[in-house]
Amino acid sequence: MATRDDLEVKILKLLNAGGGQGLISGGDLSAHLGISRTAVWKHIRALRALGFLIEAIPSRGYRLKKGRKDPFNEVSILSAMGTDLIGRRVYFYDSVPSTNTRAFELGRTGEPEGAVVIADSQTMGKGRLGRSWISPPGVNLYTSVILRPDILPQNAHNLTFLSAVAVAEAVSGFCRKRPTLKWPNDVLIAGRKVSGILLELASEADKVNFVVAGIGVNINTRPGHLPPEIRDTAASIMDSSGSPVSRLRFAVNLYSKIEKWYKIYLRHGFPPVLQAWKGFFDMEGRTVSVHTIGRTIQGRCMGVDSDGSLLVKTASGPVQRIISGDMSGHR
Ligand code: BT5
Repeated sequence: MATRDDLEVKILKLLNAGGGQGLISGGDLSAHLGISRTAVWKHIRALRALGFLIEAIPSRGYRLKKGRKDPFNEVSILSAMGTDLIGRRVYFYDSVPSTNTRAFELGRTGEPEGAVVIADSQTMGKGRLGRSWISPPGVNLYTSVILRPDILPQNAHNLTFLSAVAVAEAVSGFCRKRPTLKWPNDVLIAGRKVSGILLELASEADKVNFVVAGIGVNINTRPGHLPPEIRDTAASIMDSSGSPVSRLRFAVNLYSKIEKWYKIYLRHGFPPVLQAWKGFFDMEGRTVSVHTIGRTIQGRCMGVDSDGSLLVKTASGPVQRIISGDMSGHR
């Protein structure tokens, strides 16, 4: 039996498709859905409460009007989603400590791959190495995707690159400036961080059980939303697009890019993903400093290796392969 939300998603899809003048009659809706016209009316009321502007025109039917802002919730996301794997289940929260933590719990209890967790805000958004991700409400995207690829644990890092390519492509579609990638996981616009990616892994010795790809994207943040310590290093898509961007449109676009790249990865492996990643990487040839646990390596960036390791040629000669760390670059 269809759940209440299923029906609301279906009603929205029918309203979006619309008939002549975007109108669909109560009778047509009830026939399509196999529910009474009174039930249709109840769902229309519930959808209005979720922020959808639905006009009822006496004896003609219902019409969905475009508001100033697209509603951003489970129903709007499910009804706009054009993917068949990523986002086939959506867990939407007004506030969670961390979407990664929530997705990890779901992964552990057997949630199939493709499920996504989204939150309007996070109270304990996580960065790498115990750092935090600033997650104010109402403006950005905080999401975690559960994936179950049949790969070895040492290759799970590939999915950080995959996520970064998907985010960079999605950001490109909404900005005037082309984004760049900083190894391994930052998406930048004009040198400022717009998005960060945190990959978390549940694995056995020779098998990945599941991966949680956590993605935070600053969409409509103004500098005032951010604490002073990151105001000079962070940016949002709106800074570059000049006007507010629909979180709904951005999220749906991002999931379709993740799905596209995940399917490519499953079929062709890491090389095409890395190739696309390199197209957004602009630090090759530059002098860089890379902080890894316990030491800092300085030198000329020689690009990345076939497994995604960073290659840095130090002044004393040898090229170092760096598997993980934080890089900063100079011209
Ligand atoms: C990251 O870590 O960039 C990974 C961030 C992943 C966040 C997502 S949100 C959804 C999911 N759920 C989670 O709990 N996490 C993931 P790292 O490379 O360690 O960078 C963290 C650093 O970025 C911080 O120490 C700040 O300097 C900076 N930062 C924090 N919040 C930021 C923001 N909103 N915009 C730009 N920079 C930020």
